[in-house]
Amino acid sequence: MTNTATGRLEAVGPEAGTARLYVCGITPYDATHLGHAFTYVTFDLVNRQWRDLGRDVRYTQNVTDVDDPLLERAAATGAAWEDLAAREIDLFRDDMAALRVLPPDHYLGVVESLDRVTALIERLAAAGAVYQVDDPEYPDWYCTNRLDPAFGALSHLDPVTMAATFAERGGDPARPGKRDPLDALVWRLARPGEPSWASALGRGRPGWHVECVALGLDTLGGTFDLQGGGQDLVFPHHEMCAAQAWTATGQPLARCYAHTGMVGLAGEKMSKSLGNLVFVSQLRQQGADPMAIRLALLAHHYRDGWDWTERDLEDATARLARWRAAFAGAAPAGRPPVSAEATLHAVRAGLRDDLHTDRALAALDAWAERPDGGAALVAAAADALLGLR
Ligand code: 5CA
Ligand code: ZN
Repeated sequence: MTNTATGRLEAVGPEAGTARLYVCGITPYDATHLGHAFTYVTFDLVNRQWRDLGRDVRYTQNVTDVDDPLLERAAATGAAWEDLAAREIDLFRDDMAALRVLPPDHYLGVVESLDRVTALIERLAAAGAVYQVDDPEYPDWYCTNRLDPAFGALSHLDPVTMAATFAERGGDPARPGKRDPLDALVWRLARPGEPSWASALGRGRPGWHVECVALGLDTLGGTFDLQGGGQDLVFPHHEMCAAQAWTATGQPLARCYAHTGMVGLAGEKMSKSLGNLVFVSQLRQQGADPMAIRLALLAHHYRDGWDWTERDLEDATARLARWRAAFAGAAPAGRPPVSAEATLHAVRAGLRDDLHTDRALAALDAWAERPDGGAALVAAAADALLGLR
């Protein structure tokens, strides 16, 4: 895949044995939209390719089940934050199952992993990276990025852009009492009306980045072969995860970082905070075939940003119908058939070259137009490699 850190196409995963995948999971305060689905379907293709290559895949995904946006949405709607999170997590899992995204081996919330998180903060403290902000009322705990000489090497942003982006994406560069504007919150002390848990740092709750580092390292046992997420996570989230992991362990967090383009609607990034969302569950309720939704997502290259339109689903539905007709032996033959073996080869080759789903789908189109007798093989390839049934 294309490694965000180097900008180069790199082979991901080991030559043999265990491949470790960490993909940042949802913050469960709203239903799964097509942007989320695009991201999880993308990394599902990686999981499937590694399995196709005989790797033993270990896959962890977190759920940010306590964080400001979730608490704000719960407060705004009068729901208990735990109930809101539980409901949205269930819906997410349902949507992912419908889209045939293989479930991760470890699917963990932060609330159930607090010991892991505080243990990591202790390691950061032992490295001299953690301090309390100079605030008499709430002396929250922060972590410096300065102990990682490679800080910035993932996003390649200049300090001014970093501060602006940090402020846009949940950070607090302007908070008085911090040693450096980019220092990241690791433990927020209890505020009235907010959930909090006892810890050696005082009653509180974890900051965002440290959760993914703690969960990932603990469940995967060390450097990930790939850390994935949407483009919006490059900075600050993945940059700070990388810095904290290096500071705590002296090892890189991941060998490769890959990021999906942002899916938008009418020119705006689909986002829960903007409210311009098309939900997977909504499309399913309206009768869309989940396989057509998946195929619509696969029609876009993972690194491209794109806008969802109804046309995406219409085209995918029609394409799926053509393929299914060919599998059922109903497609007209006549001209020399395309071989199933060659089709399988082309699907694999397309995916192996930076997940070129367009080439994989074109190979299936070609076969469906002039199918040979190998429908079973082609159907198995679509199923195993692309998750399409
Ligand atoms: N809980 C954190 C990660 S630890 C989080 O970003 N949650 S999220 O619910 O906001 O996003 C979940 C995943 O979907 C992230 O990988 C994010 O980058 C991705 N994502 C969010 N919006 C879009 C979008 N419009 N297009 C593509 N991917 C998106
Ligand atoms: Zn994350």
